[in-house]
Amino acid sequence: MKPEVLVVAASPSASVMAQLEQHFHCHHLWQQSPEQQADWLRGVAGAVRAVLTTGNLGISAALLAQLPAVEIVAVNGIGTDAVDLTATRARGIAVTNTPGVLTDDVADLALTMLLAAARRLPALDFYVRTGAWEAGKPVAPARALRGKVCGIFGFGRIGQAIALRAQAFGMQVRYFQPRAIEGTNLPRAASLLALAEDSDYLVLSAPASPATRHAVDAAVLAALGAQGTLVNIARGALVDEAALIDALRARTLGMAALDVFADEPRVPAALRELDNVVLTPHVGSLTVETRHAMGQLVVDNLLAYFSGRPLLTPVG
Ligand code: 8YV
Repeated sequence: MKPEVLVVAASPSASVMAQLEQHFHCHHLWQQSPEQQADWLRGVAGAVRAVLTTGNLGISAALLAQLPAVEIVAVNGIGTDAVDLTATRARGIAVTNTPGVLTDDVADLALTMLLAAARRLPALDFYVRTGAWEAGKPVAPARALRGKVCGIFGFGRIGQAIALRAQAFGMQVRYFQPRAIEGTNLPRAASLLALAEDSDYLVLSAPASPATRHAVDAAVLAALGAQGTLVNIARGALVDEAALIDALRARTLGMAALDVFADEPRVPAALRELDNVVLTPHVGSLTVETRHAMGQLVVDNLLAYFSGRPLLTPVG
């Protein structure tokens, strides 16, 4: 009998979806309409031994409580902040994620957003599309990147990959995270506030946790300042979004480039109306290659688990 898997969200990789069907008895929650989900789930929950979910969706404590036979939660993403790890540990449920395979793409998006904000790409695109160029309207010059300070909050794999890219653009890089990183000669700031004070661009690549929730508050935004830009490719929870909107409105913060938000997919209208923001819909790892590699790692973790082999990427 194939192990029963609750698939919370599909992978865009056809090969990954085919392998899931081949090896497991899949129950696709994502195929159910929101109105149907509760009834449908009651019918399958008892037999579910594995859950496949995403980094941003995770699994709620309520859903976990509905699955008495679940043994493993495989996260198709790196972030495990949306998984109730206290509950999984208490029940002896294994958890896996997909570190490593998405590092380059997420770092690429961070620099894409930083550059888009620095060179005001959305405004320039709008300028050409709306005929403002032909109409002879003026375009103000942007600010060069070379020599500017890129502060990185969270200096794990992704933070370090962002640092390499920022250095390639001639930026000076420094970072902050509680634990110093060995093997880097980049300066570590004394605090997030000190990092923001020194930075022209503050890039967030830290995991969401109770310790980092709203770490970027009104004081950090004020320290980044009117010429500063916030780039968030990590988690919306790191930022006090109301304080961010206030700072952007008052222009006490120059710009924000945001791929992640506090309550996805809902983006506050106040943020959408501002012209000093660049917005993308949580797409850091959304490339064909990376989503395939992530999905393959999920499948490989599930296969390892159900054949009694060690997990490839367990979450400690
Ligand atoms: C995706 C992410 O949103 O890796 C993460 O933690 O947030 C993203 O890569 C998602 O997990 C894709 O399945």
